[in-house]
Amino acid sequence: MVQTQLQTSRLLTVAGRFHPPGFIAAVAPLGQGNVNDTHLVSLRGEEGDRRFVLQRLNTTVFTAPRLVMQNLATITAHMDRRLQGLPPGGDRWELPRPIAPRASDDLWLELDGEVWRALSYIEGTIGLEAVTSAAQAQELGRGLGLFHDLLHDLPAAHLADTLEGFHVTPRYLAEHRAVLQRVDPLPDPDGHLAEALAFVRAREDQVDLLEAAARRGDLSPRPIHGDPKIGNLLFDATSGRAVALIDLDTVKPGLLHYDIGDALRSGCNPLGEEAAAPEQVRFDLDLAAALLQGYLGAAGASLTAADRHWIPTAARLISFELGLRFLTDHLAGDVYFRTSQRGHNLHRARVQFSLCASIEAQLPELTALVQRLS
Ligand code: GN1
Ligand code: MG
Repeated sequence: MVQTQLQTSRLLTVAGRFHPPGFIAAVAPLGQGNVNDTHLVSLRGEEGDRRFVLQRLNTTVFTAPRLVMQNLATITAHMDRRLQGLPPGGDRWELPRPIAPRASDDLWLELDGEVWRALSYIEGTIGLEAVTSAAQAQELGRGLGLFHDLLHDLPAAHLADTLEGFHVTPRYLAEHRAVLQRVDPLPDPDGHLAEALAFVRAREDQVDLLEAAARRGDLSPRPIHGDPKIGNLLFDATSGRAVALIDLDTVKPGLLHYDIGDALRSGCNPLGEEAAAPEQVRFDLDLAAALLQGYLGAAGASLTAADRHWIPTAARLISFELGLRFLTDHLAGDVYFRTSQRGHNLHRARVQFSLCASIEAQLPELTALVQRLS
């Protein structure tokens, strides 16, 4: 993303509302977020070794910034209490901390109709856009497991539901049908769109599996991260160990399986979400073994037998769901996810559907794997 001069000057102005402007050296784009705009602010002078993250919240998606920040404060306080109770010398685990705007009682800034916030930058870390080794997959699993374990004794009802219906797959199917009704047929020169629509139609009866398990009481709401993809995990730059799960906007009550499924779909696809050739995308069972070993090692103690039972379904369903969300956004004219050209969302949908088909083909092996690790 290239910043124009106007954008740079606007970003410097906003950064100056969080930190004395004289000390701000530069603001540069950070990460590959599809929804919010994220930047890294570097400081100069005596503070030259310090940086912070500056984010413009997408308020079409996050309509209640106050509740998003409240959830962040709730889980940070809870995790801090839990971490203080652990024996010293354990693993490094950190959280992005909100930085209040100058002269403000709130943790965010409203400026010209936009909502901005600042967060601490976790130094000495690196991020990845795709997993290429079993060690990385294991760390993604361990990081998510630690996150779940540190929050397992926080009642889900203490968190606000900031994104109603998030990861409720039947809701995305309903939206998909509504958009199909509303829009004119799109050009489909290579047949990719028809293929994607047929992929969805063939799986309509599967979308309710996790929600039905929740309605029966097999699964219960817990605090979730909501978006534990590989890009949201920070690795210690020296040891390669997981040190933080960032991007905490989607923290809310939900099913652990939304998170486990999301980590599996992201962490076991070595070609990544933006793979150039969707038909080559595969779900890598060896990476799944490493990821689940890391996850169950850290969070296994707080899981029920039913929790374990639904893990393979979650991997399949969350990859399907993300593909469905991308496809619906393509049909709707790219109104939700940031895109770089027309057709980008359809391409992303094909990547997820290829992944989903690969999971379906390996479902017996994935099920046996979960049983073996339990
Ligand atoms: C979005 O904006 P980002 O990249 O953190 C999306 C997730 C998707 C993800 C796919 C609030 O996350 O649900 O899994 O894209 N976030 C929201 O990359 O919809
Ligand atoms: Mg996110």
